Amino acid sequence: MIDFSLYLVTDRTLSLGRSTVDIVRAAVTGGVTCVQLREKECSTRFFIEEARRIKELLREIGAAVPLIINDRIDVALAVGADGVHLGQTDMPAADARRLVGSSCIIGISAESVTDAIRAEKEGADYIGISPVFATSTKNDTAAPLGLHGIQAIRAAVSLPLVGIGGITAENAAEIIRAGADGIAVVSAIVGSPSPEDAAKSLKTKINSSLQQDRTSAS
Ligand code: TZP
Ligand code: MG
Repeated sequence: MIDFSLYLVTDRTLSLGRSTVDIVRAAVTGGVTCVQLREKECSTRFFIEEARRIKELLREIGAAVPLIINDRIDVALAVGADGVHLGQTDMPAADARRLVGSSCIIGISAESVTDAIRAEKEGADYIGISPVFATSTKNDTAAPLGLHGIQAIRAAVSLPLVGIGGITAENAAEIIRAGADGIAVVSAIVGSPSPEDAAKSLKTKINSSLQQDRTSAS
């Protein structure tokens, strides 16, 4: 089973001049369990090279952390990434599945309950609830779904759910309490002076919230 509890989404524009490899190394050391390489403005060549660098880093560290490629199925296939993450205007999950095969992770961003149900039917492996809160990191998001949106999607599908958008150490626990299996962040880790410490403090919040969930379920 894949651990989606602390999911890092990269962004070179927020990294304060540090390389994506350095950010990912620090974040994984701090406890990130899943990495999505998100490149919005670069050549295909650069995207592939960057993906290979991250893949090699994760191999070197020996971390069982999957590498997921944002948007680009061709890049994911070229580098043998663990998965792809697709939005509502990207390739539908069912078409993506035919291209990538059964062992590749497919994540779909859902902006509504309807999107989540469709993603599950089409064979996605997890759902990104997007966005949970308002964020300035992405400027073309749908309206924030809030904690009620997480609860509604939790009630409608059984896939793993990862909340994204405006998540910090202050609100991470409520995302889990609302029914998500994990949180995905960009700025809270990439924009932090210490991505390692930022990941650690998010991880502490998530783990204690997951622990409480398990205790109250037993
Ligand atoms: N998809 C939905 S919101 C978002 C993405 C990539 C950006 C989230 O960034 P942050 O800084 O964690 O709010
Ligand atoms: Mg996309």
